Parts: sequence; C-alpha cells; structure tokens
Amino acid sequence: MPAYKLKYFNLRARAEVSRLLFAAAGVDYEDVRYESEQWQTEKASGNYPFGQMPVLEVDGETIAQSNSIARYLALEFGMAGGSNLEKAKADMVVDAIGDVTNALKEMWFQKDEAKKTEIRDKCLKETIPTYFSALEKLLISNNGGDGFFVGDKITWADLAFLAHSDYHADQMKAAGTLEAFPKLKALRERLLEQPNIKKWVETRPKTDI
Ligand SMILES: N[C@@H](CCC(=O)N[C@@H](CS)C(=O)NCC(=O)O)C(=O)O
Repeated sequence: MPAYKLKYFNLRARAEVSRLLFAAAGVDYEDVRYESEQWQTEKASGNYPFGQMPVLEVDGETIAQSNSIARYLALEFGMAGGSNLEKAKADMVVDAIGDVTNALKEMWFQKDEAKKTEIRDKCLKETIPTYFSALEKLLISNNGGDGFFVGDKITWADLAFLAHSDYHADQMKAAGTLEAFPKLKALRERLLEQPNIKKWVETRPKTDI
C-alpha cells in the first residue's frame, strides 16, 4: 500500500468523501489539517498544482482536485463501480451531488442576508427536491433502492451522498430534508451503520462544515 497523505483545512467540505473512502476501505493515511496561517506558507511553497487544497500525496506524488482524488481512491479501493457503465453511473451521482453543492455554496458565500434567504429558499423548495427526487429514483432503479446507488456494494457515489447530506443538517438547518425521500434517508442510515464508517463519523474532528 502506498503512503497516503491527504492535506486540507480542518473541515469536512471538499475532503470528506476521500476521508470516508479511507475509512470505509480501512486504509491508513495521514490526515493533515492546516490552519489558515499555515496554509499561506504552504501555498507559497509552490507544491500545490492549483494553489488550493485538498491535495493527496501518494508516495510523494501530488494529486489535486477533490473529485479526482476521490475517484482515484475509489478506483484503488474497488469502490468506483464494477464495469465502465457502473463507474459512469457512480460518476453521474457524484456530479449531480456537485450541482447541489454548488447551489448551496452560492448561499454560504452570500453576504447580503436578504439574498441569502432567497437562495436558501430556492435551494430548499426547488434545487434539493428536484435533485433528491432524481437521486431517489436512481437509487430505486438499482435493486429497489434497498442497497446502494450502483451495483451491490458501497461506491464513492454513496459516500459522496453521505458527506453531502451532512450539509443539510448543519448548513441548511434543515435536518428534515431527507424525510420526503425515504429510500435516501434509509441509505444514509445504512451507511452510518457500517462499522468502519460509524467509527470514523464518531471519532472524526468535529467541524462546522
Ligand atoms: N476544484 C477544486 C477547488 C478547491 C478549492 O476551492 N479549495 C479551497 C478550499 S475548499 C482552497 O484551497 N482555498 C484556499 C486558497 O485558494 O488559497 C477542488 O474541488 O478541489
């Protein structure tokens, strides 16, 4: 097994899918978390391909871009999907979740409180229900929705969904968002019951996002 070092801020955000992959696969890695000040020094080092984090070091080689990192780990750990078609289906779920995250991000970075509320309402009334209905249908289309998004075992699509669904409880102050989507809600609970994932979620550093 290579020596893995995952570098990010002390946040779940863009690194958590990769951390969940390490946890689910039971693979050791160094979970490096920089404070903002340390990051400025790191950034100036020129060792970050896009001057941003997360990055993953694999035996000293650096990969940037959160989804590229997570996809690589999923491939390495056999959690990317079986056939190329399954891999594409897992990617599709991850990309759809990325669309929702982008919509939510607009809200987080909005300074004007009235606009923030407007975006939040749109997310809760339109974006999330639209995407979550589609995701629930996709889940149901695979073994009736009582397993995982793709194939018959956990892929990074499930973990991306798990990481994302935390944002709802924490950031949208809308813990009930999943109530309208019983299969997605049950998937979240099923994932949280997996011993490796459960252990990571219970012991990981507690952060706002
Ligand atoms: N597309 C990149 C975006 C990375 C990104 O925006 N990173 C932010 C933190 S979430 C960052 O490093 N900000 C500090 C900086 O730009 O100096 C990815 O998905 O990894």
